Amino acid sequence: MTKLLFATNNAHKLAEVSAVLGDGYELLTPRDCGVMEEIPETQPTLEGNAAQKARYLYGRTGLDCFADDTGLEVAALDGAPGVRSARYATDGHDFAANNRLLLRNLEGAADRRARFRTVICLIEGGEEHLFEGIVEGRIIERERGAEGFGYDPLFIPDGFDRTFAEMTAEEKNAVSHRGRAVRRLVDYLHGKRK
Ligand code: ITT
Repeated sequence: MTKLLFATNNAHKLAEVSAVLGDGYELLTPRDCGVMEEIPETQPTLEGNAAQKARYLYGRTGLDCFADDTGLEVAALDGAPGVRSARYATDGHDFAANNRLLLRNLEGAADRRARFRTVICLIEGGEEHLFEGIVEGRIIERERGAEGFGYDPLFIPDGFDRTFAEMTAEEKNAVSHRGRAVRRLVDYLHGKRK
């Protein structure tokens, strides 16, 4: 089994990524490696934040590792909340407050198109590799569903009539931003082993 260190403290993300990686990989968290402090995430782009988190963890452990950063980009809001998705309404990760603010800012909007974008930065042998995953969809007018996390109860991916929060973890992973980015990471890792 290959061990991979994932720079996240978000248990939902960990479960999603571990399901896509499958049985051949064991995911380690920063805490498993003695990194207990908050990993800095202060860059103005998803790419910058993913790299910042991965570099920080690599610096602290010297182990190959990866980080993801994800944003919800809403067309009618010029791409907001984007890189500020976790701290849209408050400084903390308050999912309910973020969702309320998003609905308020989209009140009466006819154009409700949005997309999730994930960027993964892998550091392997000191070299950096970026992988991206995008899913297009729309924001509905009230929350539906109890699965997933974050903005999932408000987001319906194109081609579906259910929100991510009304899907099983497998259904979400099959089409989601993170699922797509992780499959690109896996393709890269497998390609290297051939
Ligand atoms: P780590 O930095 O510890 O990995 P985080 O929660 O801060 O966890 P991100 O910065 O990548 O993760 O994500 C920013 C926010 O975007 C997150 O707090 C959620 O509100 C939202 N988000 C990310 N992925 C999501 C998903 O798959 N579904 C719904 N919302 C998501």
